[in-house]
Amino acid sequence: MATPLNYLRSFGPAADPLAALGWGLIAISLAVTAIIAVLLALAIFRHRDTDRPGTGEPLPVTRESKGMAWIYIGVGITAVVLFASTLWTVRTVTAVYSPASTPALTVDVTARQWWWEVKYRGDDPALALTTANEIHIPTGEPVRINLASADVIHSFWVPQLAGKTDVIPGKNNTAWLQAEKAGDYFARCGEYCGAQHAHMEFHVIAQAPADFAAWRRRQLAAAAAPETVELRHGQQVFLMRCSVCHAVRGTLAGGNFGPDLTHLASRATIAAGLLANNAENDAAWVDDAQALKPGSGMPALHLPARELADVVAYLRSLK
Ligand code: HEC
Ligand SMILES: [Cu+2]
Repeated sequence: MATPLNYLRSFGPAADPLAALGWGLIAISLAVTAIIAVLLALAIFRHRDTDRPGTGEPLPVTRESKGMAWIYIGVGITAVVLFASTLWTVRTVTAVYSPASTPALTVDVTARQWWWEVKYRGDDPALALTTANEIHIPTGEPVRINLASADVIHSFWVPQLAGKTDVIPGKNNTAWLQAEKAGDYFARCGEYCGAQHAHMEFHVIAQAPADFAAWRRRQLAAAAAPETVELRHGQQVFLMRCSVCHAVRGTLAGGNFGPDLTHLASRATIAAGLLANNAENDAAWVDDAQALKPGSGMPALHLPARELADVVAYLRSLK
């Protein structure tokens, strides 16, 4: 179960100071609101004689000059509180700017309208792999994220692991993540980027280092070869209709306009969190992606029934 978008609960050193700051600023705001409310109530209900004693005539409204002192005091207190909050914010931002130790792992993330391409480089090209919308990381160590945009401004946001980092075309921003606890951390684009901005989610899956290594080993393997007539037909359809945009490592499909599908079936969702990854949703998506995510880079393909069934069976075999 993925965690909700809640930056007030943090699970690592890049996020802990931000959560503390969040709680602190909420506490200050509540205290200020409460104090003002009490003072206002006192002022409203303070007893004041409205009649000139004995005469029954109304008292004239007067302004005491010593009342000015309260304005100076109020402005003074506000200035001190705001200045302290600013200082705390700046210190927090500086504290989370870079990790305590140099990250051993770097992941290149490219934001696109409207999904996330995720590349693991490795020292050796044979260790490089590409996936989408799921970033697996080992727990207990910082991971550097190199951010690039293929089109417009996006923002990389994993609320429980780090603050937001804007992803700006032509500029290489970096972020870092560190999860102390294994888990599925829900994340999304944090900057309005067009019609399907709401469907630009991703997941950071933090795993114990051994589990992460096992995941990486499975992802490095080429795609499973089709073993039945249906799967072979499905692969043919894929090479004809899909390979211009999608790659499946180990086949001739090498397109890079859409997500790498080599291990599609290992992912929990498709289309950046839009749908759960299962046979029914995969078929609906391949049949008419435009009906499900209008404007997306994936065209409506309306394949004949046999081709659709076999290509979906092929996708399901890409474990
Ligand atoms: C013109 C390029 C193009 C073609 C052709 C194309 N796709 Fe796509 N596909 C995309 C893009 C772009 C996305 C990402 C859409 C998004 O999430 O907004 C995508 C997403 C997908 C996804 C979801 C992947 C994920 O990890 O979220 C699947 C599955 C998929 N396509 C299957 C297919 C199949 C099967 C075919 C052929 C029958 C096909 N596509 C043809 C561009 C294309
Ligand atoms: Cu975006």
